[in-house]
Amino acid sequence: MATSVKLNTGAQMPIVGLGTWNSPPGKVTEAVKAAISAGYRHIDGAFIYQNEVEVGEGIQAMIKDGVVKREDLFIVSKLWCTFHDKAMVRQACEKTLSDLKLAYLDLYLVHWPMGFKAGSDLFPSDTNGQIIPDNSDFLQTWEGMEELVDAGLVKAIGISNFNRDQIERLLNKPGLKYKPANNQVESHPFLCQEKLIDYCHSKGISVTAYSPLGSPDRPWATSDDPSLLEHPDITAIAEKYKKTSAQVLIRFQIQRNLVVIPKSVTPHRIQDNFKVFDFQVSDEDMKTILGFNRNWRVCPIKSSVKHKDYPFHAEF
Ligand code: NAP
Ligand code: SBI
Repeated sequence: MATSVKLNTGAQMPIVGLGTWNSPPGKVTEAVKAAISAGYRHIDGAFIYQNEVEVGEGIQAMIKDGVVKREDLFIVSKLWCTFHDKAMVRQACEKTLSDLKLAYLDLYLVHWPMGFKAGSDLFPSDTNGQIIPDNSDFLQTWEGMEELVDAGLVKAIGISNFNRDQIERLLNKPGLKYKPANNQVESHPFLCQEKLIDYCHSKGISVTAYSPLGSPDRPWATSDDPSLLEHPDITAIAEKYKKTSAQVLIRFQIQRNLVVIPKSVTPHRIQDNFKVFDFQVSDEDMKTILGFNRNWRVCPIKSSVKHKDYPFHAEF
């Protein structure tokens, strides 16, 4: 089983990465170190997670100790929605690079297709709790992203949470210089995303599956929500393979040729989540798991439903 996915830039992207959303600053440095010690070479971060300084400390410690070299790692970050103005893209990327203490990123993603009003409030909202948009268009934001490649600040650029029509619009942009290398979207057995993934792959765009375990620590979780990790259909399959539910959920994505980025700050879970290269989910069980799809989203970002570029009104 391949341990990386080839991007349309020619670079290899390690197929399992460590997620860092909701990883507290006081724990994420050790989590990154534990991950690299366990064999991870890909770390998924973002400015909005507000822990990039501490993620960077973990990376730097492992480089300083000689465990890895910078070129062995694949570091991802994301442009937040309040920096969509083309003129702000470079300073946003430079802030992330300076927080991480890195000279370049391996992949920088437009976090959402939606631009938010610029300013110190990262979720600018009106009195109804709806996000206040800016006047940007993601086609101009993309030109700012392309400039980062030319300036050597990032090796590859991509998108996140873009739907099919939005990707098509980007691919058809007059004068497009670089195609997106990756689309990072939510995917797990309750939101398999078969159509969107097939579309991306048909265009040479790799896909990363976020919230692969169903994001049990998402701040808006309620007790009525389904739990993937504890669902009897998943635990039954895991028992059959003598693996944990988490390992089956991660392996499910790898076998679909998706990059997958489980988050944990718990060292033994970080280690277990990487032990996914020594078993194979049968074709029949893959079909069974795909059959669990129920279009249930962990990250519907409901505060943005009125935004002109809200991505989840479309079927996919
Ligand atoms: P997730 O990876 O699906 O789930 C993380 C949760 O699962 C944490 O509560 C973690 O707990 C727990 N967990 C991890 N391994 C486990 C195991 N083996 N057994 C039991 N529980 C386990 O959720 P996520 O953080 O939403 O998604 C992963 C990453 O995707 C994020 O961290 C972020 O990097 C990225 N993401 C991107 C976007 C986007 O818009 N592009 C949106 C969401 C997520 P502990 O940490 O306490 O161990
Ligand atoms: C945050 F830091 C705060 C809110 C929030 O909601 C949507 C999901 C998201 C995101 O945009 N990217 C994530 O990884 N989580 C998030 C992050």
